[in-house]
Amino acid sequence: MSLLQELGSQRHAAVLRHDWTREEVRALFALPFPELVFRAAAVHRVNFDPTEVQISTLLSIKTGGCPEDCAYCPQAARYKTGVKAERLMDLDAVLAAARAAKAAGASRFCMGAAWRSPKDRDLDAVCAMVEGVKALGLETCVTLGMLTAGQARRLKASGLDYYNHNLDTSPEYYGQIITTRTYQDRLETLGHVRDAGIHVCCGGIVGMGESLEDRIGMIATLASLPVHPESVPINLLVRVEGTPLARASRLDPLDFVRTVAVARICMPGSVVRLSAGRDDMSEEMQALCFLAGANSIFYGPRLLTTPNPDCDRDLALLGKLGLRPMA
Ligand code: SAM
Ligand code: DTB
Ligand code: SF4
Repeated sequence: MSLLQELGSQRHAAVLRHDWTREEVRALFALPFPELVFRAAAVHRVNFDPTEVQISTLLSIKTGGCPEDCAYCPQAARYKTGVKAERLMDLDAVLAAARAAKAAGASRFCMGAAWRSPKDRDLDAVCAMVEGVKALGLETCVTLGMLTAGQARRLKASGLDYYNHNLDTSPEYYGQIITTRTYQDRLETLGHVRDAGIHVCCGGIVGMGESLEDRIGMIATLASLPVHPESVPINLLVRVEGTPLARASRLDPLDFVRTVAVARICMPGSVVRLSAGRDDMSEEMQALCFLAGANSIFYGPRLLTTPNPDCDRDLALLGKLGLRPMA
């Protein structure tokens, strides 16, 4: 079937497939850039209003001092990055930040903790935060590391909408990036989250020195999950001084856009997030990502510990592009 014939079949663009082979994903990456972006844009508009962008604000509720060795992460205790370890935030301070995020225009509030996995006592405190944020009329998301099945059920009972847990990269490259937990550990946590009835937010990071084949492997793995993650963050590595990846070579911006486009085509019903790394991206690059099917962003001047564009700058960009917040 020719590209145009395929595009003519709108039904095809809406079909959710869970059997993407690496060969098929490789073929998408190999398409001429305009063809790939055109195809991703077509898939996007069959499944979503392409003028809408979902807006989430992040807050680090427990910063630094993490025992894991993720080579990209400024919060790992073992790297000298200047991030100070802090205790879990108070409920009131978290709710104040959530109120401010809502007033600034976010529809979802995402709370991140630098843990390998939460202790049950910590989970009680996080559940209270989820309840409180939800009561403000915001969607809730947390990312706390590995979970047991019981912990996932407790979070669901507190009203949690999304759990973020990334695969980060391909199964083959993973061992170069993290040694303190396995790919299988991650898949198990994702299974517990799914079984508990929480929406899954799962994606990865590019620009970590991985090969094209690793980006292919990462998308093929995400798209072969039994249910596609409802939210797929595509992060561009934020290179932080002191981490092993501080000197990673910059990914060609067009290869980042290609990754977004392939994620959009392989997971047509998922919200694809133009995630970390926007602070260093040109407006033109971000516009290309939206054209290629990205339809959510982190909003607010800070990700967890690193900078993100200021709200004014983002509102101006969305305005220039004629994009509106998703209800
Ligand atoms: N500690 C928990 C965990 O790792 O599961 C939750 C917080 S962790 C910071 C959440 C995600 O942020 C990581 O899985 C990784 O994908 C992303 N991340 C961390 N540092 C990053 C960086 N420097 N650049 C891009 N993404 C990063
Ligand atoms: C995700 O995929 N990216 C966000 C969120 N999920 C938790 C985190 C990005 C962190 C970037 C580095 C930092 O600010 O510490
Ligand atoms: Fe810890 Fe999460 Fe950072 Fe890994 S990504 S070092 S688990 S905070």
